Amino acid sequence: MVVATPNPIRSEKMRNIELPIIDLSAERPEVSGLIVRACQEFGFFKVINHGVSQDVIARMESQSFEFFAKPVPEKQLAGPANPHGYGSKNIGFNGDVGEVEYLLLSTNSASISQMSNVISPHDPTLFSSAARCYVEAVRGLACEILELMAEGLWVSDTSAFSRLIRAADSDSLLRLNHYPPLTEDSDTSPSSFRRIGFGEHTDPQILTVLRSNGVGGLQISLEDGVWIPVAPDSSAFCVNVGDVLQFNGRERPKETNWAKFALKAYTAFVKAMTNGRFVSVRHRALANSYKPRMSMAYFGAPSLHARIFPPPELVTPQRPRLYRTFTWAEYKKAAYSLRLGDGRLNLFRSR
Ligand code: GA4
Repeated sequence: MVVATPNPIRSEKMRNIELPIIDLSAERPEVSGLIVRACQEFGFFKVINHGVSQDVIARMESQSFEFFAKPVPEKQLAGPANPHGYGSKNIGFNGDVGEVEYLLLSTNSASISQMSNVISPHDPTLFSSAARCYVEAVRGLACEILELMAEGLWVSDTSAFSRLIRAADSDSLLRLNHYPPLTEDSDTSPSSFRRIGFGEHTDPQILTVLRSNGVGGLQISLEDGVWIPVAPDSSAFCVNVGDVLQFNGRERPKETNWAKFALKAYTAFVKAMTNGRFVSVRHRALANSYKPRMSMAYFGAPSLHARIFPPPELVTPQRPRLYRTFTWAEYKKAAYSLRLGDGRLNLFRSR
């Protein structure tokens, strides 16, 4: 049976939101319809019965905790994250900071092996095999979801999206984020509970598959300035639409009546590969827990030279092309030249 929360939109501010839940073991046509709806209305959803083995997840998580527990000078041997490696507090190259330390890895197998030598010099194979298995599993999951999306959008070439991240030279990333806990002497004023781990942004890639350790912190913004905490769930993956699959949430219609807003979503959103059908939603992570938060994010991206344009079914006289064709390299360059929270797809509009 497909499980979808009856009315996942809540108007109360700062109440945990239950994202649409997609049961991947359910019947295909029904699942693809629900995924499309979730991508149009929320840009975010949870998947359960995802088929990724608990052992694969546990090995990746324990290797990550082991790395972050090391003394700082040892961790720094794996840095800086330019473009891949260990980073602390600095995010990107333009002055963004947050209460987070992380490992940013290319999902390419040779690159994982190379990085593992500096991440875990005493036993690199433990880390590299955990990371390789994890990447393979989440890439498979991402491809399955992208194929369901194509089916749900009536795109005849159902591999149109998944093919991009399956490519041998895909520019996909694995990001392991460790949000250090508040300590006893932490500032406990209300503002400390808004301690920013990772500031607001949209993900530039196609699709993100995120798993966290059951400690809250993720928030999404369906409406400018309103942040909704997502309830933590270590047994599920949280999936979100990236810019390439759609567009940046800033250009949404200003609409405060959330039910009306959701109804309008089918027609009103401006969206690259889905020509505006899906929404890439702004999100952020707070580091406001007394427990350490570990999130593991797979960012499914095309290869650098891949050309981004919508499948023919998604372009009609009523829905002309919203964005010009661009390569992932061009888009990535634009994203990395801006600040974390800046919108980017507007630079690629066709008119
Ligand atoms: C957001 C999504 C991924 O974490 C990431 C981030 C990247 C980085 O941390 O180096 C970026 C950010 C992310 C978007 C805009 C640019 C690039 C920091 C930044 C200011 C790895 C990615 O691909 O884009």
